[in-house]
Amino acid sequence: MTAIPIQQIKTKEILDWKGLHLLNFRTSSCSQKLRIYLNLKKIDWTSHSVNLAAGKNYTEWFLGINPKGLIPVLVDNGHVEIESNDILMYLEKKFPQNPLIDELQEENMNTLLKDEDNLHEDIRNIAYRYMFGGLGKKSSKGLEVFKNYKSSNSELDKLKMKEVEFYETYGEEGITDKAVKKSLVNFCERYEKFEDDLSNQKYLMGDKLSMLDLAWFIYSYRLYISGFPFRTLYPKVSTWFQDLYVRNEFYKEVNDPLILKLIRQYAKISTALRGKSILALMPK
Ligand SMILES: N[C@@H](CCC(=O)N[C@@H](CS)C(=O)NCC(=O)O)C(=O)O
Repeated sequence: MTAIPIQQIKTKEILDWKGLHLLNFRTSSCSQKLRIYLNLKKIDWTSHSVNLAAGKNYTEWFLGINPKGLIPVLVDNGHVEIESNDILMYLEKKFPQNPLIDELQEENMNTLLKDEDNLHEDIRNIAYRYMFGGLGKKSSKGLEVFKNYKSSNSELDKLKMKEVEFYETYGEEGITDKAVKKSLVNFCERYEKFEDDLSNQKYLMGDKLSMLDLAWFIYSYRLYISGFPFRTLYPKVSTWFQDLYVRNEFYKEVNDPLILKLIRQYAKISTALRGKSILALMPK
């Protein structure tokens, strides 16, 4: 679990919040994953929007909670947890009814969620290229504040440099074809395995819906709207995805605002015209 010790929280006011609070943003994939979980489990919670598009994650207020500048963050009566998969595990222990993790599979689930988390930069590459069309670059002022912020947790300060590097590179060269190709190779490798698994079972870890389905639904959604050829290459994964997509608990969380839908149409058309669609960059 990645709990932040109370004494390291500089934005003290959140420690007085009563009940379950989630700092999140409508279009953030990790936030969507958690909101789907909360919908499925029918848990009451309070939302605090951290507008990533407006750089609100680089304010002193937010960095005083998570120095890594990332959402989601869960605040539960003074307990502060970061890392979406750790938050899922934390919530699952607190709300064991209608389990989304089989006790016998906990270790395996941890490994598979770790693997999913390791692909976060890959889904970012896809999203910034095909969903946001090169938009979403950070202001140099915002990045400076973020880079220079010193928390009382040197480990988190070190980890945040990975974020800084990603956004500095994105600002300079966007997402390169090489990065997209590498990410697609990583995704194909995982989907090949899922396609196999889904010939004998309904969901990714068996015949019951689990947290792994939630985690991969979010990635699959981003890939799907970016033109990843699920139907032709991974038909079983495609059916698995569509079955989840039509459920209201899932659909309402990923249904993007109109402006984002327009941006991604533009991004898809302009990349296709330049011969750089997902189909064109798929591994041969
Ligand atoms: N491993 C982290 C990744 C969190 C993450 O990267 N969050 C994104 C949103 S999905 C974020 O806050 N990005 C900051 C930004 O876009 O500036 C988790 O699973 O919680």
